Amino acid sequence: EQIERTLVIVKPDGFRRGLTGEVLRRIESKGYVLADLHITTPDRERLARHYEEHQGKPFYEPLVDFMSSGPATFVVVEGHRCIEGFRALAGATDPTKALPGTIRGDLGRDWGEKVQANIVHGSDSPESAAREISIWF
Ligand code: DAT
Ligand code: MG
Repeated sequence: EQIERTLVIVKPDGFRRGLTGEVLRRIESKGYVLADLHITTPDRERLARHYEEHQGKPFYEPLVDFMSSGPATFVVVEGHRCIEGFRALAGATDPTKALPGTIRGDLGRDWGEKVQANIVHGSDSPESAAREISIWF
């Protein structure tokens, strides 16, 4: 079985709240490896490519505004089945519904914004992971 790579982003809300270390700790405690990492304020051009599947949806513009609002930590995570495994660690997209024990369930909430500020991004398939890693690294 091949070792997978996934793209994790500690989004601007997580970065601003000082949760980068907590997210990285959970990834490492699970046993995955941090293969590469950098901090940058995401630009709208690369965000448009990253979120191309969501273009035209009602939350798309708020999502790009939110994601470009400040620094975020971009991480390449490595390990067998880490794409599915990190999605399980992250929890459901809506932080109100995300189960306790998950990153979004333990650390996230609804802030009354149009976009779900849910602390982390994780790629959803091997194809997305390869595409997203090539955008940001
Ligand atoms: P995920 O990040 O769990 O893969 P997604 O790819 O469907 O979820 O959506 C990307 C981001 O867009 C998500 O993390 C938060 C935001 N978002 C998704 N659905 C939303 C909705 N119905 N209302 C507001 N924001 C939403
Ligand atoms: Mg997604």
